[in-house]
Amino acid sequence: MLELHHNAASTCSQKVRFVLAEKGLDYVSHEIDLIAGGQHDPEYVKLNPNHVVPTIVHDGKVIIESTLINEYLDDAFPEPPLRPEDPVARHAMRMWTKRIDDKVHPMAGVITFGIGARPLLIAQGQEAIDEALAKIPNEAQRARRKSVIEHGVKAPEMKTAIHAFVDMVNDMETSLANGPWLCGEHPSLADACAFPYVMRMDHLAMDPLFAPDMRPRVRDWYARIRALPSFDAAVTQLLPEFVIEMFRSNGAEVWDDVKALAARRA
Ligand SMILES: N[C@@H](CCC(=O)N[C@@H](CS)C(=O)NCC(=O)O)C(=O)O
Repeated sequence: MLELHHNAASTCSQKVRFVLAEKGLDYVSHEIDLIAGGQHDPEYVKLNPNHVVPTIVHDGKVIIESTLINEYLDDAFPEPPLRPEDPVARHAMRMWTKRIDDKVHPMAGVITFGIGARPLLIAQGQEAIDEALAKIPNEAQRARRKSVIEHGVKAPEMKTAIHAFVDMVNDMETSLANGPWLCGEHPSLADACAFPYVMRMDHLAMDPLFAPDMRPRVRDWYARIRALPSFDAAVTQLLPEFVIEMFRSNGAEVWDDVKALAARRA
C-alpha cells in the first residue's frame, strides 16, 4: 500500500504524482496545506524531519526527497521504466535531476513566494508571516523567503532566481535538439523532474521565455507533457484553476521587471 503526503501546487509533489501516474499506481492521498503550516505538524515532522512535502509511505516504509522517491518508485515498480538503460543517458538524466534539485528548486521558492503567493501572504498580516517564517528549519531558505516577501520582484535574490530558470530553459532547448524528451525517445525521470518548473514559469506569466520564436523546442516539449494522461492525473485534476489564475495575474503585474532580469541572461 502506498500513501502520499503532498500538496497540489508543490513542484516536488507534482513530479512524484507524475511518476505514480506513469506507473499506474494508486495511492492514499494526504494533502498538506502548506500555507496553513501543515508541513510543521509534529506528526508529519516524524515522517519528514525537513518539514517539506512530498513523503511517501510504502508498506510502512517512509521515503522522502522527491528525486529519491522517484528513483525508489522506479526500483520498486519497474514498469514502465523511467530511467534510460544506457549508462551515459542515465547519467545525463541524473544531471538534470541533480541540477534541478540543487539550483532550480531553491529558486522556485523565490519566484513563487516573491511573485505568485506574495499578495496572499501580505494580506494575512505581518504576525502571520513572522510566525510562518519562524517555523522554517532551513536558515538559508528562511532568509530568502523573508526577503522576497518583503521586497517582491525587487529582492536581491530575484536576479539569481530568474537566471536559474533562463539557464534551465536554454539548456533544455539544446538537449531537445536530440529527441522529443530530455533524455531520448521516451519520457524519463528527467522530464518528470523538469516539467513542474517550466509549468511554474508558465503559471507566473513567464511563458514568453519559451515562446515559439524564442525556445520553440521547450514550447513543444511542454505541450507534449501536458498532453499525457499522467499530466492530467498529476496536475489538472488537483490544482485548482483559481490558484493558477492568482499566480498568473500576480506574475503579469511584474512581467516587465522579470523580463528585464531575464534579458540580462538570455
Ligand atoms: N528536497 C526536497 C524539497 C521539498 C520542498 O522544498 N518542498 C516544498 C514544496 S515544493 C515544501 O514542502 N515547502 C514547505 C515550505 O515552504 O514551508 C524534495 O525534493 O523533496
